[in-house]
Amino acid sequence: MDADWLSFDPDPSEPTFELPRGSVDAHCHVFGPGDTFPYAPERKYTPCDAGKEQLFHLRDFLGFDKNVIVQATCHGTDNAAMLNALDSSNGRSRGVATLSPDASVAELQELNERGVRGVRFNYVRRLVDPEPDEYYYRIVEKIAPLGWHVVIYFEAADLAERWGFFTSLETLVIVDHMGRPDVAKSVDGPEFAQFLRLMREHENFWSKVTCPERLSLSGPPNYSDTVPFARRVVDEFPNRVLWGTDWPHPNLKNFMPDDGKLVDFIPQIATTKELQLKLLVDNPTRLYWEEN
Ligand code: 0GY
Repeated sequence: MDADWLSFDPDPSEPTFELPRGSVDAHCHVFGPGDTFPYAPERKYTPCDAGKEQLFHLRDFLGFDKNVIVQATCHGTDNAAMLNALDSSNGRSRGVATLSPDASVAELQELNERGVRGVRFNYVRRLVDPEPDEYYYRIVEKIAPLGWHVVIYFEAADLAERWGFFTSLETLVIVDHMGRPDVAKSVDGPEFAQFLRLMREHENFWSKVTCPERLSLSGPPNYSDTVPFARRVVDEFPNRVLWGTDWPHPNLKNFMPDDGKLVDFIPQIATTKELQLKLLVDNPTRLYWEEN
């Protein structure tokens, strides 16, 4: 792994917030293990191994019923590690894949049968080199007939440039980590207003209200500077939000969060039982486990 890589916390605390029955961790990853599922040659980071057994153990320890495993960029378009985890989950995991536009219909059908329900387009330059829009349109054409959604990951500063492409998509579109707002700026300022406008004007857009540990400048355990942003999104779009741990927390440089404390953070952003049920159970179950 990279010399400055921080490994996940092997011994998180038990959450004091009791997750509602049927809760879904809707954003997590598996890494390798590299000797079974080699990392992609074009990767921009080499992580510690973090396999399915460890992920499933954490799921059970924290009190989640199910999870959604998002293909990490260190595995490129080789979805084997993620698919192997889905195969071992007894139907309790769904997947979001990374695809090449050359993927065949038969391959996509197989992914669908194994539990994949979406494709991820990553625009964060430290993780991947973004492709021209045409590349992504070719993928969308192939996945739309399966009823899959598109997950997009981008930095807030890049939203204006990508607006036309994003809003041209007719599938459901799920934005990772609220479009990575700069939380040093005001929640009422123009940058976050643009993201809220995206959600308001386009009912096919959902948001993950994830990654306080990634966005926060004030840091753990309260991540207080991220709370107004996530709370705003949950309050305004309660039927279009998802939450996840982001385990094993790729590319954090200063500290590794305690996953139990991340779960304890949830009631700060979903402040009523009703909002918690939507965020943790109803929305992800509808999206990933109901046949479309
Ligand atoms: C995340 C964040 C990151 C990495 C990846 O696929 C990935 O490599 O998603 C990141 O470094 O910001 O969403 O978990």
